[in-house]
Amino acid sequence: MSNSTELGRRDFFKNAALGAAGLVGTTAAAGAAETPASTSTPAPPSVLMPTEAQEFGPLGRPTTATAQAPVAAVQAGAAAPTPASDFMVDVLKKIGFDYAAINPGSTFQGLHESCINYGQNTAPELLTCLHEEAAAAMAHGYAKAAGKPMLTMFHGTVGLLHSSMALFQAWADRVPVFVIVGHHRNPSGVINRPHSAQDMGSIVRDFVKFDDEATTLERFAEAGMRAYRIAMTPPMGPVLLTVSAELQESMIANRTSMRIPELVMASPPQGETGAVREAAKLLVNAETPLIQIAKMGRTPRAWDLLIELADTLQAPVDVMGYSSWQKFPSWHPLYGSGGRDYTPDVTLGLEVTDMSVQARAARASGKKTISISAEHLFQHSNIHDYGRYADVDLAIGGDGEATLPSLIDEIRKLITPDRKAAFAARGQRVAAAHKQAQIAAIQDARHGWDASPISVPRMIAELAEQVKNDDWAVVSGHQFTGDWQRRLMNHDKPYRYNGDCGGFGIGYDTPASVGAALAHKKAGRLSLAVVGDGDLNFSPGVLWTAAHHKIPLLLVVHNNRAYHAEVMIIQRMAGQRGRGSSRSHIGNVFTDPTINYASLAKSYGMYSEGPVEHPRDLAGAYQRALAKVRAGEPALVDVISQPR
Ligand SMILES: Cc1ncc(C[n+]2csc(CCOP(=O)(O)OP(=O)(O)O)c2C)c(N)n1
Ligand SMILES: [Mg+2]
Repeated sequence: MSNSTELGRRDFFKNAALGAAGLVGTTAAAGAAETPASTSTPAPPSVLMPTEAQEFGPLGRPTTATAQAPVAAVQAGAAAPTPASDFMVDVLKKIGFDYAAINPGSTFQGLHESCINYGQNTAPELLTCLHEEAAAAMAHGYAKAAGKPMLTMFHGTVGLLHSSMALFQAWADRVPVFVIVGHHRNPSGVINRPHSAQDMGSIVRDFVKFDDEATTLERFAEAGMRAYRIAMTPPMGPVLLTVSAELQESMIANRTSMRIPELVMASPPQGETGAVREAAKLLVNAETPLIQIAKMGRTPRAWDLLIELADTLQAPVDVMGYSSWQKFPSWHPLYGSGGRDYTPDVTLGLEVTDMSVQARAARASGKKTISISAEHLFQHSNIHDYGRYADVDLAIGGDGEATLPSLIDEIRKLITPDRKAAFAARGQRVAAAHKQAQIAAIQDARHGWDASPISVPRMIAELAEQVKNDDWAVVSGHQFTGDWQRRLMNHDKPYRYNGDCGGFGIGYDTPASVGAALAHKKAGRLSLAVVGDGDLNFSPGVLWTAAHHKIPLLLVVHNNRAYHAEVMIIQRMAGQRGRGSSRSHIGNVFTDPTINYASLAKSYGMYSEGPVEHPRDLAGAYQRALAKVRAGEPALVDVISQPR
């Protein structure tokens, strides 16, 4: 049965190809090619599924407008017509995409076919993804590690809906992801009707920065350039182009006459000079300034600038827990918030979305707050991730990274010898607090060192030991690992850490790590991820994508056999209500049966180790898995761990 199905499908494609050849020539010729189909009507291939049979008419030729409509541009006597989606691929190549993460669908079959045959599956190279959420999350992780967006292409309605969760996360993280979604302008088939929409963009409009539907090829080229520029201009974010199947599958008579505009990027918005000077004055005169950074560090340059700012002021730099992008070196003496008794009199927030708590506290005690952020230029959304209104003393609408050079200049101009001496004393105090925090972290890490299940710091410390001579990058977030990666591993390069998910949605870490690892592959870096078992279960299929595309990545599963964050939440709730915590596991743990992630990885074709239950076995498991990763493939180590 399956053989005959295959045969039927092959016949169908052969017929479809012949039908396409018949379209070559003039509009009239294309019309003529229709005629035999209606006069001679052999039986349709019986092996097609009923729904597909309804979709395709006699001779296996599409009955929808899709393949028949689009020949208006073809002129008699013109050069051989070429598919419009080939032109679209030229546009995508000119934009400069290296990869396109896709889950296939007939609404973008034109583009899909052009990418692999006309575009030779390079720039963009298609990445086969088993779920659209994983594809978009891969693009999210990739963009932060590569510094440029990945293209994604999704099927109309269904694919876009599946991707929407990850697009929301990219939006909340202010990260560019470029989405193309297909649909039919005039759907007539039973399948393509629900995959089409009057306004496709409206499905995700609330959490993409820009969306457009190009109705002509010229507009497609312009919309592509525009969307890319908008995605990359701070505040950055995902963008969406809807492209009808009709437009993709239309034929163009004379490709050479069609122009593709240049990609011209916009320089990021910079803080206004007078306001920056005012900020510099406040910072120089402060006794205990604090620099807080969140969605900061679009490029590695921000790393150097932040070090320069901190060193110039001798002020502590607080990286604020769950934030994103490249950060500040975690073992720098000014890393941290200055110690317990360091109360900031001026707090500078750089790309900090919500400074309401700091602003309120400062106003109550005569202190000052400054916010420099492209967030002040941010667009609307139904989603309240901007938090509460912050009545800071100085709000500067400009990109943090782009504003730093002028801020540092202004600070330098104002520094007197007296202030310099005060700064030096402050720097020593902050450095001493940092040293203390480091010692405390090492002491804390010793608790339960030999415990089984394995303690989280031991899981990280053993990993740190194994990669100490590698050029490594942590590509997962820190949300559920108590920040042990940053405390026990020297984050001394901008790419050492790729940030958290942005929208606190589970299911980001695993696919985003695969995307970031792809970016690091080019640079020859060793990618490391520590992901929750809960997170992995949202998109396990991405393990196959990593194995198939040979993306080197060590994936450590922090397997506490639970949504432990939620266990704690229910424990607290039950405690508040005086009902005890003995039933808090219900709805929150996955122990009966337990899940074997090493077997799961093997089934997807990935090397794996584990489950590792005893700390003594960890080093060997890491070594064997890392040998695979260093040789260019992904590997998973399933670590049975303490909850936190
Ligand atoms: C999509 C989504 N669903 C549910 C939640 C609520 N939630 C927050 S943390 C968490 C558990 C995460 O589990 P895991 O990744 O295993 O980390 P753990 O807390 O066990 O260390 C859940 C379900 C969420 N944030 N996102
Ligand atoms: Mg868990």
